[in-house]
Amino acid sequence: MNQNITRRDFIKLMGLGAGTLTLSACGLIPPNSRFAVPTTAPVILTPLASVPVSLAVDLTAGRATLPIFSGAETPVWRYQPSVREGSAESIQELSGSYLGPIFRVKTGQRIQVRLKNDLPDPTIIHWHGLLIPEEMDGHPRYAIAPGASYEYDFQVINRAGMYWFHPHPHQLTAPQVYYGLAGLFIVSDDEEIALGLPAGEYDLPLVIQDRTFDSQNEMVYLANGMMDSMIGFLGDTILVNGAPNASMDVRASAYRLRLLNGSNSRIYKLAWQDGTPLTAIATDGGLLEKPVTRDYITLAPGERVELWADFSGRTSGSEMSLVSLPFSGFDNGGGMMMGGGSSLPNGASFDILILKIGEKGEDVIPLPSRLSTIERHDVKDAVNQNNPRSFTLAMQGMVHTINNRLFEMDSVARDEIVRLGDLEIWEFANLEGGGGGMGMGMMNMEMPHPMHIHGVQFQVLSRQLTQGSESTYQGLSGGFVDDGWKDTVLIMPGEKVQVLARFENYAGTFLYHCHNLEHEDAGMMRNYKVQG
Ligand SMILES: [Cu+2]
Repeated sequence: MNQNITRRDFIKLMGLGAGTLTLSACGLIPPNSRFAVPTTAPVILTPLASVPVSLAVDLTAGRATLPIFSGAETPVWRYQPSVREGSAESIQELSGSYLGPIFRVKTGQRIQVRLKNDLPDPTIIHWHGLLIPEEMDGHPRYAIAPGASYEYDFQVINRAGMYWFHPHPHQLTAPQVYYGLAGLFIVSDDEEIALGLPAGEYDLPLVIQDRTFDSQNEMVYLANGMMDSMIGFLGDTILVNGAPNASMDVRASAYRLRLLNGSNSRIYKLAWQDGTPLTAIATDGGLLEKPVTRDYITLAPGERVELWADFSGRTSGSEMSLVSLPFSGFDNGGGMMMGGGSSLPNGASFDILILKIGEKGEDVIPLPSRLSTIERHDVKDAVNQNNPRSFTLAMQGMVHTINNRLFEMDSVARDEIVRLGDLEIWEFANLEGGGGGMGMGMMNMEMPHPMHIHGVQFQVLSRQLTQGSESTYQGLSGGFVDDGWKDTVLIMPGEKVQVLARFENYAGTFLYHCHNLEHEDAGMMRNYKVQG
């Protein structure tokens, strides 16, 4: 049976402070004065009592309505789980949120999921970051019609980390994620467990998203038409775990904060409002070798970062605010800053989450100086070290392309075939910025692209700003955490980024694409083939 959180519990669980939206950091007037459903407590990851050998779950994608604000309920799309086999704690449902459920599994475990499509459109699930065979990976060619089902059956071979899942149907990924379909997939392993990191109520998953709501509390998508599609959708309301105006009660103890940028296109420049440096302990593919500190951390769509946050020195009654700092907006060439018609453009500053510190909790373990062992790929082992496989990201007409191509359902170009087992350098060169791109007519777009490769976890080898605005670059580049395993990496305007990936797990056809979901839906995605 599911670990159901009752509606009443949920209201306590989801962090929502009553009152006006907290956009004080940027001085913006809230888009409306409606009240968020008030709650103050965090989502608690129930410790896993036992880990079953296998887990079998029915997951129904369907429509629902939820109370996000006072007044009218908000229509959403969501996954409804039902456990057929396995322990209840393995599937944690957030019954008051459109997000979820949260999968809690261990490396080596077999996972069976029957996806049932109760939506009016085709859908399919992509398990973001997981190393699984092609038929399990959610390629749009496997999308199922309304009323149909899809059987997933795979083994988790990833190391401990916070992965996630979301729809991936052809040209419909962005709206389906936007209306609510997404959940976390948290993997644990023995190496991680041995560390004794903060767990249970001290282990907080935080999914950051932006949405726009109309006066009927309904989500509004692509109100700015073509501009939203070219730039990416930017909502004017920030939500954490599906709740606007988020605040949570915490104890004066050490916490593990697991952050996912689940937004369609917004980039966050995460920081503590009081200037306390952020301590990162994990990225997309799990724990770093050792903690790293940053004044701020840049988190692009699809990326995850885990923070160590020690509130043990804080006084009861004080608050810590997680904010997004201002950064230079991206010039889209028409004199308009990137953001299209959004009242909260990329680069605006705002509060994300207020943590209200309470009494002292559990004794704090010191932050481990060593977290894990990461085997670094050696560039000398790359089969193409003298001739990296290069991908040029550029505007062609009104669309963003990869090597001048758009997505084609079944085609793989000759330069998109890799051999099973090979270590390769993949180089993404973003020509959108600084006059190097084709632009759209007279316009010269500065556009960041978070590139995601299915089927692998990779390591960032190098970054180089080759053209474009140094100051725009400097506004975010200090917040990259490239020290560990990644599956999504932000390529800034004018930047060239090289990553090292070994295609060692499964032969088959996989995807690589921009995780700005409007770009992806518009075709900024390609197949690549791992030849066995
Ligand atoms: Cu993009």
